[in-house]
Amino acid sequence: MNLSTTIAGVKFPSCFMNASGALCMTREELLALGRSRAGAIVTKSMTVEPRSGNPEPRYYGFPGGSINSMGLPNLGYLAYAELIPELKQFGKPVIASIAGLCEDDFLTMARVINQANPDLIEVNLSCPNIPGKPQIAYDPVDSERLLKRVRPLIKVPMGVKLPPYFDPAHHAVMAEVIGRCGVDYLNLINSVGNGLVIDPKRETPVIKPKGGFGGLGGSLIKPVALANVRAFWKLLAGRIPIIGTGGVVQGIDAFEHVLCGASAVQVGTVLVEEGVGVFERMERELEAELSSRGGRLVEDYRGRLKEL
Ligand code: RRO
Repeated sequence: MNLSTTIAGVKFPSCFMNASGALCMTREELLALGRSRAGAIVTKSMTVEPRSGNPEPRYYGFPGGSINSMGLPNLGYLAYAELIPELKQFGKPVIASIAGLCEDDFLTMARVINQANPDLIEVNLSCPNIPGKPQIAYDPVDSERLLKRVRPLIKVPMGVKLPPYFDPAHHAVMAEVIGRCGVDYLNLINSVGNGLVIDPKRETPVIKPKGGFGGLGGSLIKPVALANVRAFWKLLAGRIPIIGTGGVVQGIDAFEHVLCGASAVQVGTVLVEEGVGVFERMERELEAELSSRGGRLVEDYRGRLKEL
């Protein structure tokens, strides 16, 4: 069966790929993604300067999902710019994720990363874990200004990674911003920011940064992710392709994202837990799901949720 997909004119051999942040910071991790069945190689969100990130423990997995406050550990954009040509040799798309600590950082990175020619560039407006820095995409005015400044510097397709929104009015405002800024695809959603998981036995949070507050991922966020995929798919009338991220643990979860409007899905928490073998499992599971329904392509089901 063919699980390939196309996003903003770029062909992906499989609709499954890593979520930015999951096993994609070092050269070795990125090469392992290249060798795996992942349909793309997505980099860790990069900053201008290399960063070691927040103090540990900063990631915790539990049965329903995960919480993280990594704090943008990464090699710095110049290192990723150098790695991109090597990553492209795997013959699948390379998505470079950029996350500035201020607006000008996005422009600095966009210029240089664009020169390195990844297949797509993803502008991360939704990191929840930098102490004192709010998620940019929760401010539509800041988001629009930033996107309009960065857009002309990016010649490859430009995506935007958004945080979850919890009110239809916020979906509507951001969909209008996205529609005005030349965005080629959306990635929905980043982790659900500033949750708190505690260990009652020790009477402590499970992670150290920010008093234990961190971004939630995994199964428990799937309904939030699906709602955001669906809301933006409908508001943008299917004109802007969507990568669905959040709660993709089994093939059926990917199928649900597709029904809501996703063209591809990303795997975060369960990739960290299972390693790169997860892609083969997910492919098998989604193939079984599609063939049991008589469809052959992701395309056959995209956006086709039957509302009651
Ligand atoms: O590095 C992180 O703490 C992080 C980032 Br940049 C992000 O976009 N989402 C997330 O859950 N963690």
